[in-house]
Amino acid sequence: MSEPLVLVQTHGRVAVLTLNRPKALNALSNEVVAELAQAIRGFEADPNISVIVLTGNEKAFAAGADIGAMSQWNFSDVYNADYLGGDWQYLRDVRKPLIAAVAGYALGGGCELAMLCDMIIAAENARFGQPEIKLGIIPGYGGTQRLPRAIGKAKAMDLVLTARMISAQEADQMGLVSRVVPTEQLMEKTMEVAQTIASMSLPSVMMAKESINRAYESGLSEGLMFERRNFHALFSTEDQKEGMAAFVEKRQPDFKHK
Ligand code: CO8
Repeated sequence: MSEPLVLVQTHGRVAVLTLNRPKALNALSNEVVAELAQAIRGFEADPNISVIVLTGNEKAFAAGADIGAMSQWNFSDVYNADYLGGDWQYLRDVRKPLIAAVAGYALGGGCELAMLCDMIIAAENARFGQPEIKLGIIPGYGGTQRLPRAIGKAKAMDLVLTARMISAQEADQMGLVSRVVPTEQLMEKTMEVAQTIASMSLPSVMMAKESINRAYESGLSEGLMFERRNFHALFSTEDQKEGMAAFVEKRQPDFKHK
């Protein structure tokens, strides 16, 4: 049997998915994404999981879409197959928080996959970039849309038009990543963040994610109303009663995630 393209582990309420195509720097083929989506679908449906971490290895988170495969395709191949729809599109609809733990290269589709996640924790050796222009194409998995929202038009144009790679430090200064950590501590630090989030009430975590993402897709008034409705809705959960009672009683909450 061939090696899985995505390795799956769980640690309490946190699932860790590790891209496992090291010889191709974790290039994102359709097969890799199919395995990723299948694993994530399972964890989305699992009430015992709150947070999903995506990672690669020390050399590469993912060096982009699979250029070998793409080099053979023409317009009708990608259009008729709706390349980047299907499983790829599903990943943006995941409701539980996704954390990208990035070491090494996060290029092209790899950078876009990291940006699709809700947080990026970068190792000091991480390198981000959108080098598609060098291949005669453009980013196709959100790069031209999420980068300007994350780092502004001027910096996004710089990265997309020149293909230059930036360091973790620069990505941090631009606001692309949430935290930068020593490379050898990437997973330890990421798991601390993931476990912290997983200790919160899952409905409030998912509604917080949903509300922040709404800021991308709506005007301020609509976004504020969306947030207020979610805020109201959380008063119907058992965890809101428990969280507030625990505060008043000066103890840790025991959330049931409902
Ligand atoms: N696709 C397929 N194979 C790759 C890819 C890739 N994106 N990146 C690296 N590899 C392979 C290499 O071909 C090589 O294989 P082999 O050993 O069989 O020759 C192996 O990985 C190691 O790579 P290198 O020898 O090149 O390693 P270096 O350390 O010398 O260089 C680099 C590392 C700088 C990362 C270099 O590999 C590189 O430039 N890679 C391509 C990066 C790139 O252009 N990415 C963008 C791809 S296009 C894209 O992502 C489209 C986005 C829209 C769709 C989004 C879907 C996710």
